[in-house]
Amino acid sequence: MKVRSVFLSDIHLGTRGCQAERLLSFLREFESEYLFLIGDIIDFWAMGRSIQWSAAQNTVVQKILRRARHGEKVIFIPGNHDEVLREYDGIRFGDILVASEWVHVTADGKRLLLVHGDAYDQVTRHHRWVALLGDIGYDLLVCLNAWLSWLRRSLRIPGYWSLAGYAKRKVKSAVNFICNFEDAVIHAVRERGLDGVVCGHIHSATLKQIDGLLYVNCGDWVDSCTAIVEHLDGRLELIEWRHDRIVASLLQARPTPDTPALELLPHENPVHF
Ligand SMILES: [Mn+2]
Repeated sequence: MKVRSVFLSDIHLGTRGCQAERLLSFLREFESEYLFLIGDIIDFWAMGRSIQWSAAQNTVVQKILRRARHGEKVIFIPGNHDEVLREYDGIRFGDILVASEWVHVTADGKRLLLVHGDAYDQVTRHHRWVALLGDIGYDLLVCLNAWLSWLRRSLRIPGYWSLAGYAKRKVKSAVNFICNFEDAVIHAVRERGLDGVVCGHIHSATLKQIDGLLYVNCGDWVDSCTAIVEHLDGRLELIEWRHDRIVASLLQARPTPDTPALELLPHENPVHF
């Protein structure tokens, strides 16, 4: 399908959670004039600990480079996980332009701010160590929980600590977190007199109006496998790239009756953005 623009964020190449196979089938489906990579494309934070780089992830990089070479305008807007690239604001690497942010004008004249969004996340902005800790903290939390319950038993502390209750409190604070993030981003867009924003970072795909401005979030390719496309007339659409659509596009690509069933990758939720 031919579209005007494709917006992707939070691919997290270099991690085990990255759903590169799914992304490849998505990229096969959508041809575009512009390809915007809106941050956390390569996860340098995770790669500092251990690199999980698959053949499919290599192919993703090759396909993107190929698209750029063939005249597609590819713009890379770094996020917090690939912040090392922020030093190269305005520099072209071959056919790919790196920019810390970008204003894109849609076919129907909407002026959209393209930015990863971590600058509007109070946690990563003011407490970077919390975010870094959060990234490795999940495994630790699981260990700690087991250790704590052992300790409680050993010390014969009565009552029990409810994991469900804890999870519920977490969900509530997550909802608040997303609302605060959206408000902060929209505030910035209004100050600059633009019509809307396309961002990423919080791994929560959305396309909606907030107080007359467009708030669009690309989601991610670790868990939800979502992207935003701009159609030729400027209309934006949120695409959820589901498993059945992959099979359909695989069948199209290789019309043999015995196409093997696609193996689903295990679902891995990122611990933090
Ligand atoms: Mn991020």
